[in-house]
Amino acid sequence: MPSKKPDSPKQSQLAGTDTPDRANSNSKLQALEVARSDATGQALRTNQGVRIADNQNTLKAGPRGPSLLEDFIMREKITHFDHERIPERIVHARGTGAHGFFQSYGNHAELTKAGFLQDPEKITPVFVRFSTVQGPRGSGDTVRDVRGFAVKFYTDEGNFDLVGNNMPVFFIQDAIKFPDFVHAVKPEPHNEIPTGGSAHDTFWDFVSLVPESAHMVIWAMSDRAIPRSLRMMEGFGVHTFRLINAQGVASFVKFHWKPRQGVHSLLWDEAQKLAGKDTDFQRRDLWEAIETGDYPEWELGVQIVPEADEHKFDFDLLDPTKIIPEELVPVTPLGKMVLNRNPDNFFAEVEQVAFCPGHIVPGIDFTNDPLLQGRLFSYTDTQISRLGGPNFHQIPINQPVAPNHNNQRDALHQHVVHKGRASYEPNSIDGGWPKETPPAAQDGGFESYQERIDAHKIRQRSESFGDHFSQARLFFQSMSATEQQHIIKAYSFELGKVEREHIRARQVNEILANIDLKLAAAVAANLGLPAPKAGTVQVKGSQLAKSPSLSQMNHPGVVGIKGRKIAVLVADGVDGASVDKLVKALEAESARPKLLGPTSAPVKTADGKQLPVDASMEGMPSIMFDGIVVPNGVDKALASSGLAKHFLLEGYKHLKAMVLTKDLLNSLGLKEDKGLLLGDEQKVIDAFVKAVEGHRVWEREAAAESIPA
Ligand code: HDD
Repeated sequence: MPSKKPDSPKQSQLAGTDTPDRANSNSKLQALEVARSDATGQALRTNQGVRIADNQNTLKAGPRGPSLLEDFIMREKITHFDHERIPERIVHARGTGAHGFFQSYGNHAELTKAGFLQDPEKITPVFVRFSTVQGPRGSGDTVRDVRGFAVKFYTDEGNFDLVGNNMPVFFIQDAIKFPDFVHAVKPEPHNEIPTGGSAHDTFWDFVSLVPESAHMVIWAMSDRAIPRSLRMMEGFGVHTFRLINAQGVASFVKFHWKPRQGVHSLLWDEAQKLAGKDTDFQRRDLWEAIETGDYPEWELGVQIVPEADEHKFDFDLLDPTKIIPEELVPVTPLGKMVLNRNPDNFFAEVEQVAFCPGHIVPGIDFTNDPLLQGRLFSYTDTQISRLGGPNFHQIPINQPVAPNHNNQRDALHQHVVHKGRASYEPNSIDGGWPKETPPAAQDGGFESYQERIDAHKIRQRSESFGDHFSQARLFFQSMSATEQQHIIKAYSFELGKVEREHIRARQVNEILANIDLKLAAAVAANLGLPAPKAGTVQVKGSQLAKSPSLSQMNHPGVVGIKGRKIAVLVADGVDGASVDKLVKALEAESARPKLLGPTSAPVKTADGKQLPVDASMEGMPSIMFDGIVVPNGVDKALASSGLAKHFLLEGYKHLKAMVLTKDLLNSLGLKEDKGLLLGDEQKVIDAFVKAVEGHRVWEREAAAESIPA
């Protein structure tokens, strides 16, 4: 019997779109487990449907005899296994994904005729894949790198893919340079080192020779490249796109995703340690947040520039190395995206999802950005080798919810049994179907924006793309003092790994000196190079002295400490009532407290009860938490344990909010501050919650400097 066509994943993913009641989350979890299980009650069979009697032993000549080639059951199983892996993505190989939905805030018909942006009642399913760029599939999550932020909207009018990053600009201006850039950043060809990072000669050789990369590289050296969580990143469509309304009026737009969880980062020391202690840190964080009902949300917004204002800026809207500062054109919110369902199968969904910036729907169109134009070719091309042919749109995760009839036929992995005799158009045999739909205001066929082009065919970069430093300077000068220090340290760390002195010097003298002389001098000092006295080019500077929206300190989020992880350290003798009180107070804020003991075994409370723990302090070190609290009764036990002392001092060093007891504070030799609090009264908890909301106790940075890492 032919197998049943799999259910569209898009319908089922609409289940659970409400924020769940936390009390229900356990039963929901169990229901999910059952839905995910493969307990079908079906017999084990071969791919040809034959029941299998023995799945433990190869067919042999006697119990000790040679194996027989005729064992078709064993050969089929091993052959399939041998081919389980497909080529990983050439870039963005390491990723994770989730299902969710998008809902428009209102009717944006004045801006676009795209149906999913016109009806606030309409729920559009989405699938999102987040990724790093440089590392292979098995590489660490917390490396310093750009994060991919690709969203597939399954709209009624076809799939729309917004294939962006967590940084609003890119390294190069023209797609023809993409293979050069990727070859330079990827592990070096002779020894395949380093995995996951850009701290090596070929990357810095390339970017120091290509000044157009300066703006993106400073973003990559900022804290944006080490996000605390995929839930806490902004997303950007990068290029300027067009939105077109039913009257044919077009506006230029830049797409933005604003996380309700705020924009927060790891510290570099945490990021490096996490890459070893929990390679899957960000994948796990997203998975757990969704499983426990802390559904991450983003607001989709656009910066809108009327066609008539195209040339009003001191940069070119078509240049993908430029932002439109939000102070010049604010972001208009269009709707929200909620991620509320984890994949059922990583390979089938996260690995096989195929994005392409060329997947657009009526009401959205491209611009002539030369990077975007090249991308329109590259993505479909790469899927053909990665997913084994041109029918990858038939893989369930890639199928649109809109019907897709056409006359394309056959090819590798064809799953559709096409009926009818006429696979051409026009035809009279099948009544002329499938037929074209003329463009119309609504529900019409796709019509490209009729941009007038009158030009010579040339290979040339527009002069309006020529300023590579003004916005990099604007970025650096818009950072807080702390963020600037982190950028200086990141350049110094990365260039410190570069073996060739002339590459280090070129980056300092020909790139950093043109961005900001203080930045160049500080990095030069850390590398033992002379400070440059002047830049090498005349930098015209930006329209703005500062763009506060660039500093992530100005994006604290609006969900308080919902979903933040708090360590509660316990040991034998702990005051059970104090633990209860702290845990309840944290849960009231929708934070996720975890009880950590010296080992994974339960501890004994002061009144002799067994208290189970979630993990040991070694299994879940401080770098996995946003805050630490210590209940009463464990001062002595913690102060005499090297493991606990390391946990607490490392948390302090990483500027975490902490609640301690007075005795423990004294024995650790620490001082109270805005985020280091004593006691377990409500006002202490309130101050602790505020400090976690602020993400780090930045005021502590100088005091924490002397604590060993
Ligand atoms: Fe790309 C994957 C984002 C420039 C060619 N890119 C890929 C992914 C993201 C981006 C998020 C992963 C999608 C997924 O999760 O499956 N890429 C960008 C952004 C760019 C950009 C924001 C600049 C603004 N990319 C770019 C250029 C080219 C490519 C200029 C080629 C000319 N990108 C690819 C690719 C990939 C890819 C080779 C690898 C795997 C895939 O497409 O499906 O075709």
